[in-house]
Amino acid sequence: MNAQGPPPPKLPTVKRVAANPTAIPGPIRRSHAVHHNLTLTAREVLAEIEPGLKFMYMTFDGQVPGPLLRIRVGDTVQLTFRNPRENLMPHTVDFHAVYGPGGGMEALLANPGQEKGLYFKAMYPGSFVYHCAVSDLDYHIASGMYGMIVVEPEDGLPPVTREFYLGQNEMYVAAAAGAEGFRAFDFDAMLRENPTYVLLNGQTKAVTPDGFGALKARVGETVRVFFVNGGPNLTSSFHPIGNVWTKVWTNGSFRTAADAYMQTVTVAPGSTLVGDLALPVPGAVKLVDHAITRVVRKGMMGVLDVAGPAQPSIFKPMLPGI
Ligand SMILES: [Cu+2]
Repeated sequence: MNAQGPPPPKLPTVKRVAANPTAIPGPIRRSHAVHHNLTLTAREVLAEIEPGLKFMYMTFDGQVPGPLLRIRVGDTVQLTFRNPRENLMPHTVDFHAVYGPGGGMEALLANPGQEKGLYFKAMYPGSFVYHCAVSDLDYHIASGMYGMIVVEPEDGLPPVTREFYLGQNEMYVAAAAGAEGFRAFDFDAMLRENPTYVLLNGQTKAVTPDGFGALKARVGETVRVFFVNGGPNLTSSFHPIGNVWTKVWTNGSFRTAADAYMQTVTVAPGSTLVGDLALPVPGAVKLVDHAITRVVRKGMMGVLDVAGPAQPSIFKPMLPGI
């Protein structure tokens, strides 16, 4: 292992690639279909996975996961995909919400400096992953190139107080623990499906008080989590510590009845979960992959900070014997 690693590619350096979990479109309340003009831009950037360790991310719109797109079943979309000249790689998009070859992958394949377009109609409801789909797609997805498109059913989703958006992916980095400087992608580690990191929103501690801030809510509220597992290879066992999925649409399917009071829900790579949490007591709810070594040793954790008065009739620490 080199002390410094290889020289970094010539790309812009940014501090944050972790998506802001609250910067998402609101629920759809209309009862008719509309047309959307949407744009996604491939952004290759350098950023720190953890302090001191720089990595070449590939993203949609500079964030991991890429922007949450939100439409309604029956809506039509004119999607523009841009691959700016400053990038080094070809990119494209495969939308799991789309009927058609490659989910748009062939139509949208763009070299640096190119712009491509796709028209599609949302024929079925659900919450779906989209991801880069060039021939090296595992490399691109593991570098951050995935996101979520929500196709709301005709009658919408049940209302909640707040909504959050999170994405899990593995990262394969040619680095020893504590390494500093730029580090390259580790294809051997990806072949073994043995990632260096398993992360929420692409950077260590991103969705915690030590990173870009915890998710915030208050006692008595109901929150909804839109969760996408980009993979590219590992299944997530998504679990809220100290809580339970009151209602959860597994695999992001809105046509099947939501499950109730589920503790841990498996989310395959290339799939999603939409889950609601009730918040009857204050304190931190940690959102983890219950394949727990990924939490303890590979970084996979987010925090939902629930503020409000103690609720001792539901939960209180007690001294022994009292
Ligand atoms: Cu790509």
